[in-house]
Amino acid sequence: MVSTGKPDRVRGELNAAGLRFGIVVSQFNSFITDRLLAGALDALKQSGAAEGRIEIIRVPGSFEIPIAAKKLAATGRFDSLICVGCVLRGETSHYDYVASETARGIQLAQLDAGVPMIFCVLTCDTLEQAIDRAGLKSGNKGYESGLAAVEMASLARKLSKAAAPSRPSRRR
Ligand code: INI
Repeated sequence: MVSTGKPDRVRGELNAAGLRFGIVVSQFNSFITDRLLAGALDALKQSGAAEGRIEIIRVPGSFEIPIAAKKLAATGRFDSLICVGCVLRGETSHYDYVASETARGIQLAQLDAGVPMIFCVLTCDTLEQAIDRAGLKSGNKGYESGLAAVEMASLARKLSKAAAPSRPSRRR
């Protein structure tokens, strides 16, 4: 249990100072994912993340995001990872497999690694819907994901500290 005296107020802060981030970016539909990446970087920098503490890792498609994120988390170098992809519905059922396995893989990876992984994978019926979510009408999901990454990185640190057993002082 997290015991702070105010259990209803435990939450991450939007202050990225000292925190380390990885952004895993799918190159498939890079027209969209580059814009999501730019939004995520804006949010991290506006929250005080140092440029040297942000790593960008590129993978071929969304389906490859989970394995890359899992391996990155295992290095211990990151407080939080942002997973950026864009899956567009085509004429076959391929979309369903890629979209659902990417989501499932990221969830499994973050639970397994204990490192927050933000789901910034657009799953859209049309390119227009994706464009709207990557900087136009519906904002930029990359930016929102950047903020979520900061909040979760901060929260994860707090929760880890709260969970660490305090050492009894050694008195004679
Ligand atoms: N990958 C995407 O990120 N988005 C897509 O829309 C997509 N479609 O439609 O095929 C896609 N496919 C590639 C997939 O992610 C893998 O890279 C590929 O299957 C190799 O494992």
